[in-house]
Amino acid sequence: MRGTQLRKDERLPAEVLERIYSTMFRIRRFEEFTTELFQAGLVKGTAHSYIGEEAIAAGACANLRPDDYIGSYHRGHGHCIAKGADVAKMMAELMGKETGYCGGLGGSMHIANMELNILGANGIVGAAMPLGTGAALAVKLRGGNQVVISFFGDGGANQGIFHESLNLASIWKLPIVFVCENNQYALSTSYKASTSVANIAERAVAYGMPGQTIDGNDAAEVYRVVGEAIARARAGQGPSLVEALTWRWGQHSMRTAIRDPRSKEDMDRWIARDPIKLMEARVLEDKSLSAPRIKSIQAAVEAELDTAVRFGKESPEASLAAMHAAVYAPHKPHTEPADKGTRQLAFNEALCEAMRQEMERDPTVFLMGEDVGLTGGIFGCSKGLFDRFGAARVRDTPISEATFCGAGVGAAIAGMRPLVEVQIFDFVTLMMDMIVNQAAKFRYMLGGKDTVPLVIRGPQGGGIRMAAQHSQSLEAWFTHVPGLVVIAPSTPYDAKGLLIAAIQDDNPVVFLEHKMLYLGSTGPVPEAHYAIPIGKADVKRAGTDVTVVATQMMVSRALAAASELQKEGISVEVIDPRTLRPLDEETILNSVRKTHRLVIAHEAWKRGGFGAELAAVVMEQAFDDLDAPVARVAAFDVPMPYNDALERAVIPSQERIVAGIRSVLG
Ligand SMILES: Cc1ncc(C[n+]2csc(CCOP(=O)(O)OP(=O)(O)O)c2C)c(N)n1
Ligand SMILES: [Mg+2]
Repeated sequence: MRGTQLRKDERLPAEVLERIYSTMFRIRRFEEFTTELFQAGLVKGTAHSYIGEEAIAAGACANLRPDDYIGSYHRGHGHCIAKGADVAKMMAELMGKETGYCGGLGGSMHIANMELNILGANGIVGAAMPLGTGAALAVKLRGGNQVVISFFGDGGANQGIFHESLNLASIWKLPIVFVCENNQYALSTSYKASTSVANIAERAVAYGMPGQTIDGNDAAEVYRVVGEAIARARAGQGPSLVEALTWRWGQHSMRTAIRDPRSKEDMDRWIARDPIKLMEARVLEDKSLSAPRIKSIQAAVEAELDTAVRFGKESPEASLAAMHAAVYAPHKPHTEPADKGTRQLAFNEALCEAMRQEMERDPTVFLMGEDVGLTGGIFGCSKGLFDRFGAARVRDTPISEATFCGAGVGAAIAGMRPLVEVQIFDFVTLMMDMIVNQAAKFRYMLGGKDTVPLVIRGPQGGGIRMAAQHSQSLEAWFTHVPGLVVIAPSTPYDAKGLLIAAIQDDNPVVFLEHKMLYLGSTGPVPEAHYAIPIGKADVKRAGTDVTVVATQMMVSRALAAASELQKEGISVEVIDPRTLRPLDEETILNSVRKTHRLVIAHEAWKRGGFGAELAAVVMEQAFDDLDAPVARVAAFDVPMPYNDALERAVIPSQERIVAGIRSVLG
């Protein structure tokens, strides 16, 4: 079965054919130079040659405007060149130089450039599809008419995110064209052996969009068919899938040296269909280009590449200072309000108010997630936002965590400030690639120029008998990753001010809300818009004998423990770091230098937990100030049990915090 057939057009103008030919030739020579440089040890790591597939990038991108977007994959040089990238900056990047597109931090597999709206090559198979979907969503939200091409291989078409992205793009009618470069192998795996349909384009039917399989070695056909899909997308008619059949001439990558499973007959047959030779024959035959014109195009490309290689070789190496500076965009300076006022709000109401005020202030802020719309979220965090801002900015998503999170990353890169709600934080496992490999690394891999202003928020923690898959506290996974900000508030006041700061921050923020706080916690919250600085702890209670650093639900328990011990004359200082990464080490160390004793209380597991990191920081920097070993009060090392009494036993109680404090008093 086929999707709607796309229309075929007439002969192409000579000017278009010349542009396509010159791009194809530039890509071919770029890859030949790159192979030589790799063999000479100047291009490191690996690089994936696009030789044999040039017609697809050149033909498809010849339809694009400079302000359109492309997303690419590991075999990405051709796409960048076809989108107008400067081959000198590409060569410098491949050589790891400071002058490269990504300052030498990205390399061949991660070249991206937001000045050209190149969302990046990507080292994770399939990952560019959700990112491209997100960029298309950004275009749609802004009411623009740019389009996105998302390139991927036949291997990428078997990723779950392929299916989720096509579905999401289709239901939201996004301006994106999915171009599958079917070179018939994913490393050593034949697509015939790994794909459930004869043609990948047939899958379009399942997602209600046109799909067509074309000859990917015929640049004119690629130009026409992708052009038609682009016109559809630009006219607001939604996405298409184009499958371009092709063949890579070389090994999987320049580093790969495996037995090639492809037959000699197939190899010979496809190499005989060299896309550049096919194009030359066509333009000479129909007299679109003369032989001397072809020669002069080739000479110009040759000179351009000679200059590019020289530029790369002569450029300085990437520097350590630039590398360190690339990880985080600077946080904005904020000042907390002097007075919290008297109005009482619940924790979820405070979060909702933060989102409402930011959405009112900044039209680029929008919320998406499961059931966040009309229902206002299963914990009521987005109550009223749908009525106030409408379905475009308060978007119910399908149950496609990886892809709506990835679309959040793509939309953030493309200039929006998305809020992505994780319905229950345990489901973040399905989003991990998008958070850890994409959001956290994008700015860095681009050399520290660009920003990913994204908030991923939702409830974690136990206490309501939801058992092992709906109750975890997972902050340590995220505090481990450079590039992420991790925030975990414990009061409605902190929740509002920190969520506003998170939305305004230019880094991806993992914003952890405890579901017991939604249900139980009310407190004073100013009506006015305010933001709490990221990376600033709060001393919730001053004391002199013991420091307790507590997070989320443990803060109120630590405060209750402190009140209990006060009766015995023991003075406990309770600090809530509020931001777990970056951590306000100074406030914690100053407290330990005063009390000489530290207890850490969190609901997450002890083993490999955030407390282990904090204990190490204190040991490294204030060992001589400690009068007792650091004590950790944490969940038992078991998945959360369903049984009521067992769950209560697993999560640290006030009594266990009291016992922890007594243990360091000796
Ligand atoms: C998620 C993921 N799995 C595996 C790999 C390792 N890997 C890199 S490229 C590749 C084959 C991809 O094939 P395809 O998508 O058809 O692209 P092609 O290399 O053929 O252009 C594999 C298995 C990876 N980078 N990412
Ligand atoms: Mg392939």
